[in-house]
Amino acid sequence: MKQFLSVADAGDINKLVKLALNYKSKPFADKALGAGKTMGMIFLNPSLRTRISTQVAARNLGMEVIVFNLDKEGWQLEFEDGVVMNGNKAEHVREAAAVMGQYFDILGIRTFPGLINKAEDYSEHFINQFVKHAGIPVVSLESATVHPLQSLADAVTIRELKTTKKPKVVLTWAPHVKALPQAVPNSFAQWMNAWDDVDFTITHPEGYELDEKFSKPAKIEHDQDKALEGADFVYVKNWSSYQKYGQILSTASGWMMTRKKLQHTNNAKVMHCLPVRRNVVIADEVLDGPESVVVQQAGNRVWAAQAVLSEILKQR
Ligand code: AN0
Ligand code: CP
Repeated sequence: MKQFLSVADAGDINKLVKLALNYKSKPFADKALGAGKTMGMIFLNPSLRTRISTQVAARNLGMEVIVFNLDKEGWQLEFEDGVVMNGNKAEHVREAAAVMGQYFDILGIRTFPGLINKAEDYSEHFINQFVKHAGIPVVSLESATVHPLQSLADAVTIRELKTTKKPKVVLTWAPHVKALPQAVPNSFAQWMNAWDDVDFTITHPEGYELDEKFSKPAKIEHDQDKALEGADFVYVKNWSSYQKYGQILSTASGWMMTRKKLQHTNNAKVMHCLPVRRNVVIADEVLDGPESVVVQQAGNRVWAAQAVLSEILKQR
């Protein structure tokens, strides 16, 4: 593996899932693999799970890790080429990325979309500028349109908990008070569509259609109750509109995940990438009940990251 920016870099999903589960049972099996190597993790946005689980994963492989909150501690970066830098931005990504490429062996980056300019966000301009100029493998810690480390952990969680050969997995939109990226649902859809082991449906109110580049060929069902029928896994997540880009079209509180809604599922396990707003996205009764696997899912972020980092280290 040369980089990890989306499912396209994952290779055989089942193989990667298996590797992650191997690390879960033997965290230090490859303690020597990363000896003498350093991972840099750059954050342009907040993070709890990604920040910590990826550090733990890198350390399990014997790597050193340096975390840099670029948005708060670095110079403000210019990402456009050919501009006269006489404004607020003191440093160009061309130098910043190239310099960090000298310090690290692997570079992780988190950068959220602006949710204003769809074309810019969906071109993945920011992370691609780092890829272009860093000259070392780049790992997405969630970019403008995808969150592949999350999706791999999601697949690991489904693999661990499934009781049938091909479980029914439903991604459902849920309300939220803020405009959130489409990265998590895009990425989850992309991984589930690429994975033969699941039967995948997406449900959301009209107007919340995801970019077909990610959602096709999943089944789309606008009736949430119908979509949930017989589900083995229910993945709850809010996102803002892709069509009316970045907008909140409705707060549709009727879409919040409750125990009542889960009645028609096949005893479904409830997933969410976290952070989750209680009683807005998912009701307390679900998050505190036996159907919720969100904490186990977040725990699996370590093993997903460790599988990815080990594949990159083996390549170098
Ligand atoms: C972010 C999102 O929805 O993309 C990060 C999730 C991992 N969530 C929030 O900003 C609440
Ligand atoms: N799920 C996830 O990526 O969480 P953080 O934003 O806290 O890293």
